[in-house]
Amino acid sequence: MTTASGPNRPATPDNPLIPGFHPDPSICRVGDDYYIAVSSFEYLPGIPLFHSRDLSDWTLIGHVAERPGQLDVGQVPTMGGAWAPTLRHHDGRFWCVVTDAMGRGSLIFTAERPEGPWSDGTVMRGVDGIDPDIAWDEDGTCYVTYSGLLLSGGVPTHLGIQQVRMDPETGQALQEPRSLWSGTGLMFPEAPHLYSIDGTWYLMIAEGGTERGHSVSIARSDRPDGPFEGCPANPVLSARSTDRPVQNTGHGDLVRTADGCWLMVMLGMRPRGMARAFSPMGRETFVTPVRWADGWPVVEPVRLAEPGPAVSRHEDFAAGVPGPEWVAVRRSPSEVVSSYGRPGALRLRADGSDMDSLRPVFLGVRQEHEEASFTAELDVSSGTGGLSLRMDELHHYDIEAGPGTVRARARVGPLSQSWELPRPGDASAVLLRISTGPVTFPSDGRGSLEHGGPDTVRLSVGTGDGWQELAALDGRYVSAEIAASFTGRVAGLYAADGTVNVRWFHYEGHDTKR
Ligand code: 6LW
Repeated sequence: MTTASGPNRPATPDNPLIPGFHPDPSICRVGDDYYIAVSSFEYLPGIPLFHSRDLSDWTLIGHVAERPGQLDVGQVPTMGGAWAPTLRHHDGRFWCVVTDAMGRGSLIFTAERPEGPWSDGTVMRGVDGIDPDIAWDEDGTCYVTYSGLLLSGGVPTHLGIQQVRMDPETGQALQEPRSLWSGTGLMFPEAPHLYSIDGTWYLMIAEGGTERGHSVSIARSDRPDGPFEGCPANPVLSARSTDRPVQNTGHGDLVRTADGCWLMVMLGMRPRGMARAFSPMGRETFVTPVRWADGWPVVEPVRLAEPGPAVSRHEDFAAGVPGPEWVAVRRSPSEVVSSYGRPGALRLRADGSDMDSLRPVFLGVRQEHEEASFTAELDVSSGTGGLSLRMDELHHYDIEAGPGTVRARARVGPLSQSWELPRPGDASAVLLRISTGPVTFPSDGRGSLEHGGPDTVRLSVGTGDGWQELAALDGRYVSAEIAASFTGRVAGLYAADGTVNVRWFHYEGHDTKR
């Protein structure tokens, strides 16, 4: 039983809590240890899991879905895949319920340890919707509460917030779904979470849609299955129509800290550009303090911390396998990395796909900072490959090198353009770089639409004593709002022909003052 009391206004960790595309966070606490799981969509490994003991420093400790078959994302359309996990600890086990959208459906995973191994995933029968939550009452009855958005069939239908009693060991619903309180009437009631706090049951949901109207609303009851009474102050959190630097705040989850305070984690975006219209990193994880008054949560607006120090990460693949932060598209990294060439090199072997493909030979990491650069040294003596800054197969900027040429390429929806140069020098190794930086306005002060983007993406090749820029592109076309992907930028290495050995990859990033 948790209590809604506790000292008010705890020290709040800095935001973004987990930068880069890490949407739909769910948090749970076991003693002094905190864990967060987030959505991963078409990327594998799927459903990243983070751990912290101080709520400020978070470490990626693994993923729920690391084995073939746990998720079925091999052919999912963009936006499909692992949506909105709920992470809980009950009866000595970790539980993760999630929707493998347009894949296996809604699933229950369990593990003895958060680092895994996690179970294969049990399909929940009788749960037709998304955003499942799992909760137990004091008698051990298990409730799965979810958003009744029906993805199967032609026209999407929404049945509001639904609930069933569930046998969590078999995944069998034990009754027909019942409709619960579904918010204040805003569109898309979803992301339900059920809490027993101080003898009262709370049902917290997202509504308004995950865009700028995103909100969190809450209701309470003396029973886990209602009827629920909505909070008079709903929505208890929203950034809609405000000038806050963190927008789209919603899809929240509550946690009572070890010292009795309360926090809410949620997704948010950091839009940039002249009209603050474009979010290159997509939906990230943020946190805000919560206090209680008259049995209702009072949620602080989400604040953005002052930018921290620049981050520099160098990966020479000497460990023999890419670290857990590396992801591949609709296939696991182990399928993409054919083998290791000379010690400390990563070998990518093309298979006829390229970055326009659903399943490219690509291995990437999330962009986590507002300004970032991605640099790599590749041996392209036996193939063609390079660096890609990807939103999805229809929105990506690439720079690649092959025998004798270097090419920059922009894919924006149905449009594609490329810029080609003879490759400087004739060494087998080539340096390539993609960097994102501020939009430069003309010195004569004449602005134009092209200067309204979130950043400029520069594609360059090393020349031995410097860099030669092949293209400088508007970053809006690789942002969440234009790509309409649920994800955010992922930058990494790919092979388009033959075999490419990657000697090292280097990430630099920093945030900018608002
Ligand atoms: C998630 C749902 C949503 O399941 O998008 O827009 C889905 N809202 O809550 C993927 O993030």
